Order: sequence, then C-alpha cells, then structure tokens
Amino acid sequence: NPTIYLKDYTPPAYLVDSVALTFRLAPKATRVVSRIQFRPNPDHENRDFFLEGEELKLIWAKIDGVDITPHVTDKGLSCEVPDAPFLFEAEVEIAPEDNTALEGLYMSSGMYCTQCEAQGFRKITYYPDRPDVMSVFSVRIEGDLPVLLSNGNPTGSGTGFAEWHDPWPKPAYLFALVAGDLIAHPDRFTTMSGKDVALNIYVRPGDEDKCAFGMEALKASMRWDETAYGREYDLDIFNIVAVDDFNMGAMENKGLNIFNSSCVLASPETSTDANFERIEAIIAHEYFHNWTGNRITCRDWFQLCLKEGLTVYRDSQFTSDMRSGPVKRIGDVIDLRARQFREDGGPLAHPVRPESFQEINNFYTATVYEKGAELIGMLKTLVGDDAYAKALDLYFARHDGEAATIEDWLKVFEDTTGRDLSQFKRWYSDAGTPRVSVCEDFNDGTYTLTFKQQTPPTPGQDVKPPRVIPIAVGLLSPNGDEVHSTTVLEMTETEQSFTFEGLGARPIPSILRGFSAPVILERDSSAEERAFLLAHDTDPFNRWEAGAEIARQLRMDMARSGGAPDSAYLDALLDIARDDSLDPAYRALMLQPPAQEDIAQALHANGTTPDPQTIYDVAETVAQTIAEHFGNTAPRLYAEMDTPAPYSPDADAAGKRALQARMLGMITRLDGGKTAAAQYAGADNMTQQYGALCALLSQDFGGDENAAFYQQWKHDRLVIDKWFAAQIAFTAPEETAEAAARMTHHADFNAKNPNRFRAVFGALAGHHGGFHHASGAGYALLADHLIALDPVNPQTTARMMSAFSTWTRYDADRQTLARAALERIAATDGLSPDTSEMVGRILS
Ligand code: B3K
Ligand code: ZN
Repeated sequence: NPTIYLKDYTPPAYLVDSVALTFRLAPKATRVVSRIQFRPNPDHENRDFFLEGEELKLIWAKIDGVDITPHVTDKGLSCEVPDAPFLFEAEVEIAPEDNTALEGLYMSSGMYCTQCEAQGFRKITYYPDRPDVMSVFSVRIEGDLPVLLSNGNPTGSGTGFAEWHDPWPKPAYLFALVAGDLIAHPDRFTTMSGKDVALNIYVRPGDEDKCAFGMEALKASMRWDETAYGREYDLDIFNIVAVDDFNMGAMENKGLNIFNSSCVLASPETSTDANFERIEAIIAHEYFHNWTGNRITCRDWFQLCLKEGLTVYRDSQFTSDMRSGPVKRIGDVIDLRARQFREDGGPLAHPVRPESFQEINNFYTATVYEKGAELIGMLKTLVGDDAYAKALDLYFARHDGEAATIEDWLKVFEDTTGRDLSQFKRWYSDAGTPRVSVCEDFNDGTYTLTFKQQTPPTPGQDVKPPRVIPIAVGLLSPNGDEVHSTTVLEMTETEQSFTFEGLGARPIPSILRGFSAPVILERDSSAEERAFLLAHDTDPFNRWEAGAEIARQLRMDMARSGGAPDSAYLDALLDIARDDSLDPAYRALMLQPPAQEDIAQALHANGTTPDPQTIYDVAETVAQTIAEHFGNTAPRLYAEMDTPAPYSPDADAAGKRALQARMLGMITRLDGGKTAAAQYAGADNMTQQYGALCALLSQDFGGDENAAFYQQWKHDRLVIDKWFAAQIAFTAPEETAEAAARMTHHADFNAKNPNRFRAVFGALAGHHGGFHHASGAGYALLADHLIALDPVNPQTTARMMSAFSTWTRYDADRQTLARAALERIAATDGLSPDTSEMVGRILS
C-alpha cells in the first residue's frame, strides 16, 4: 500500500448533492444500484473523475441516463464526465456471506450488517469514499426479512422492502444497513425542545432480556448531552443494533448505531459490573458522536482525533457525572499508562494527529483516542470551564454540517479566548510522552519548584521543542493542612521555575493533581513524603498516585535486588482498606496492584532490562505477603461489603463488590478456596460468580466450578468468551501459551469471531509473564494464529500485532525469539496491507 501524507491533502474534485441506493439482498449476490448526483467542486482545479470501489462486480454504469464503459481497476472506477452537474448510476454485485473481513456489507449470525468506517463503503458501491464528501442519502432495501434498517427516518415500508431518508448530509463512512430477524426493545425520548424520538435496541431472538440497561444508558446520554453541551437529537428515530461479529466496540452510523453485542447486551446474570460500566460508556460515546463526529465530521482521516479525542473526553465527563469523578479519572489514567504510554514509548509511537499512514484502520489507537482526550482536558484546564463552554458553542455554530480540521478546532479556542495556541498545537504534532523532572528549593518563606521537560525521540521525530504543560500543584504543610490550594502552573519553557511566597515552613508539594497533563513526572521523593501524601493529600487522584508510586517502586526494587514489602507499606494498605470515609470503589483502586506490564515499562524507562518471570514472582510474593498481613481484616471487610439482593449495577454497589473482590483475592490465598467456593455457589449475578471463579483459578482451585460454569453458560457466547479468557489468564507463565493453544482446539473456538479470537489471544498477550516467557512459546503461538487469521480478517489481525510492540525492551534471548516470530509474519505470502504496515513499524 502507498503511504498517504497529510501534507498532500487536496479537496475533492466533485461533490455529491444526493445519493439514492437500492439494495436487493442475497447472501451470495446482493445487488446495489446507486444514483449519485455529482457537481464539480468550484474549489478544485483537477477534473479527474475517480470513484473508490473494491471487491465489486460492476454490472452496468450510466451517466445522465446513457450507458458508459468506465475504466475499472481493483481500486476503483474512472470515466469521462460532463463539466457540469450530472447523474452517475451504477449497479454492482457483492457477496456479503463471503465477507469475513467484517468491513463493508457482511453477514453475522444470519443478519446483514455494515461497517464502513474508515473505508468500507467502497466495498459496497463505487463512491468518492472520503469524509469531506458529505451528502444526503436515500436508501431502499429489498429482502425477505422482518427488519430492514438504514440511516435517518423511515419513509415507507411494505412486504419485503423498506425505505429510509437521512436529511443530514453525511460522509459515506457513516452509512449503515441492517437486515435480519431481529427483535426490538422499544422506548421513547422527548428532547429538550419537546420533540418525540422513537428509540430501539434491536437484538437476535433470545437476547431481548439484555436490552434494558443499554436503553437507560441511551436515554441518560441523550439527556446529558442536552444539559452539558446543549446538544439535542435531530432525527425522529434512533436505532441501536447488536451484532455478534464485529471488529471493534461499536460504530456511530447516523441514527443507526451498530454495536458489538459485548458492548450493549447486559443482564445481571451474564454481565459483570465492569461490563455494565463499559456498556454505559460506549453507548454514550457513540451517541455523543452524533454531534462530535456526525454533524461535524473530519475533513480527512488525519483529523481522526478531532472526533475521537473529543468524544472520548465527553464520554469520560459523562461517566464522571453518572458515577464517581475521582474513580473514573484514576481508571482512565491506569488505562492511559498501560496502553498509550506503552505505545508512545515504542516503535508504534505516532502523533495524536498522524502525518502519514498506509492503512488508516491501524490508527484507531490509544494515542488518537485516549491521548486525544487528554489534550481536550488540558485545553479546558488552560482556558477554564467558561471559555471551554463558549468555545464549544462556537465550534458547533461555526462548523455544523462541515468536515473540519484540528486547525478549525483550535481556532474556536483562539477566537473565544484571544490566546495563541500555536505552542499547544505541538501536542497534536509531536509524538512521545514528555518526561517532566522537578526539584525544589525553600528559602526564607519562599518555595520554588523548578521543572524541566524533555521528550525522547520517536520514529521520524528526533527533536522535540518544549510544549505547554499545565501542571496543577497544591502545597501541604507538614501537619497535613493544605497551605496552597490547587493552582495550575503553565510550563512553556524547557526549564522553568515557579515560586510560592509567604510560607511558614517547607511545604510538601502535591504535583500534577488530577493528572493535569499526560506526562511522566520524575521526582526523587522520599518514601516518607509519599507516605505523607498517601495519608494527607486532599486531591483524590494524587492520593491514589502516591500509593501507586510506592507500590510500583517496591516492586521495581524487589525485581532488581530482592527484598520484601516493609511493614509501613503493609500497614498503610490496611489503613486505607479500613478507612470508612473513603468510597469503597476508591479503596478498591488503592488496593489494586500495579500491572506487571507497568513494572516492566518502569524498569525499562529507568535503564533496567525487565525480566518477566521475576516481575511475575515479585507480584505473587507481594500479593501473598499482603494477604497474610491483612489477616482477619480481609474476612471482616469481605462480609461488610456485602450488597443487598437484588443485584444492581449502580456505582455504589459495584464499588462495594470491587472492594469485596480484593478481599476475596486475599482470602483465597489463605483458606483453601472455601470462601470463594461458597461465593460461587451462592452467586446470583455474574460479577460475583465470575469473580469467585477467577479467585479460585488464580490459586489453582476451582476445577469443579470451572466445569460447571461452562455447562451452565455454554449457550451464551458472551459469557463463554469470559470463560475462554479465564482459562489462560490465571495460568503460571510456563503454562500460559500451552493453555492458549489448548483453547484454540476447544470445540467452541472460532477464529472468525473477533470476540472469541480476542478472548484467547487478548488473554495471552495480557499475561505479561506468560506471553514473554523465556521459551518464546507465547510469541510463536500468537504468530501462528495471526498468520492464519490475516487472510480472513486483516483488521483484527493488525490490531493484535501490537502485542509485540514492546519486544525490544527485553533481553537478547527474548528479542531473538520475538524477532523470529515477527519475521515469520513479515515473510508470509500475500500478507494484508494492514498487517504488513504493523509488522514493518514494529520491526523498524
Ligand atoms: N468510530 C468507530 C471506530 C471505527 C474503527 C474503524 N476501524 C467507533 C468509535 O470510535 O466510536
Ligand atoms: Zn468514537
């Protein structure tokens, strides 16, 4: 595939005023007739007419009613066209049943569905498949199926057909079609201006009882966007469809969101608390795209963060409002470090707004999404809440109906505030995580913090000028009082000092409160100081951070030179666990051990080659020591965190169960699995049933429960995905690859289903010690299965390639094994452009 560059952007040669599509559905031979009204773009000189089209069989084509014979290649179609508006018509044939890539029109469990973002529409018909061509779509679907859906409002239906019209101009990537034997879970919503909207969640028969929660989440999202952003829904109907075979989580097609069934179906018996929270967030995310993504879309795919970063930011605000702000923030930062910092520190590092790509699907990354959202948060911190609200109003007013850029986005902030954001823009163009070091000085009542920033080189970017970094700081007195409340310091230089006057004693600083910027803070703080902040910081994020730093440092020290947790650390954990003034969800986070991947990342950043086996052993030792230290506290707290029946997925109850699960983990290390087995036997909800199963498996108990779980749930594909993952996640490192291999031979393994493939290989890649085991078995197994999956489903293959992205961190022997696996993938005949781009970047 050729490399595409942002700098080469040119506007489209032709614009589309309207498009009418007729689908005659058949699994092996669907016919698509298109009538596209084109008009030369006055802003463009070049008059070459080219329509993207891939894997299409052209039946006929006409211009203004006259048959033509266009020039057709495997990339698209070109022909002579009039120098004035004209009607292009064509009929093509496609085979949805053979479409295993799950891009374009495909079939999943007997239903037809589509996925067009980013460039899937070209597998449906010939079209200018680029986001800056926005048009009004009318769709007629003919097929012998009870439910026939597309975007917009329904305009007619009868036996075997349905017609839809979407009045809002949109790019082709937001097109959607669904047809199948589906059941609706209906509801209604009245918008802030009194408009009545019909809502439906469509599912396969048998899943009707798993829609209620998603529907509540949808209505809450619709209300929230009105209250928080003044954004109202704009069609008569909003449909969601659950699909079993889906490459990602969900898709924001206008008026017809299509979801991976794992991201919408929920019931207490089959979904965990974490599933409920995620489903609520994804429903909100896709709904919020209606304004940030659909009404205002992206000019080109380099601007992806324009819609994704902003929409992730908006869904995190929503979750904070619905649940606990600090708990959400801490969870987001854990995730950012695990996925985005990892990406930013390795061969896959790229700017939030990339400057080139071969396959855009490879750029739906933690950097574009989660770091993109962090940039919105920083911008809001820098300009303040009021200016943020004004800038957003201006953004919607100015760009509604347009395909916009990051320049447009920043301009609304500049115009609202009068600020020059050219330095801020570096956050969009420069990859890599800045490292910010800090030293302090106290003299005669004046306290000085001196910061230095430096961003390591990333692929293609050696030198990084300083960025503007908002650093939220508060100061505490030695007795724990806050002597200086949170202030945002704006760092703009490579090295910069900030002073605080009139202090009676040397304060203890709490730096980067709320994680005010996505940077790595390097500070040689003493163990006493961290313990002090853990006990006294008034900022809930930094209080958690102090504990996380102690936990990380301890494991790093033990991985380097042995030792054991000291009693001060163990007592501090006990104090937190027992502190009733703290929300249980927060306490559960405080007691969550750092991921082994994080320890590897931190050791590597500090110049030590991480040894995955040692890191695994340290994690086990520390967990055992903590469990023993907790003694009777664990069973007591376990009982105290009981939640009343019936199960409710609300944040308070979920928080209690999260803390209870931490206690169960400790108890199971000491009681032979008695408590977990009892919890398993008595559980009336998946959180506690699966939680108990995991606790048992992690200590090599639970053989009977494991078999019973499979028998109980073998009819439920989403629950069985969890079971597949659990067979791998709790193995010892030397057994992980073997366990994963065994699961690929299970009768229920199906590589063509992305959820099942990810259940197995996500669990393998997520087992740090197991995937990176010295035998290289993890690397080899994943390579085998990626090579096999690539011709079937390139997108899912390419995404899973990122498991290898840290390979150069490890010792020479492991590197040799990983390189062999990567080179084997690279040498595969006919490797997809998706996977070859990934393997090329990882090896470079
Ligand atoms: N916009 C889609 C992701 C599309 C991924 C294409 N490979 C879902 C989302 O971010 O909301
Ligand atoms: Zn999105």
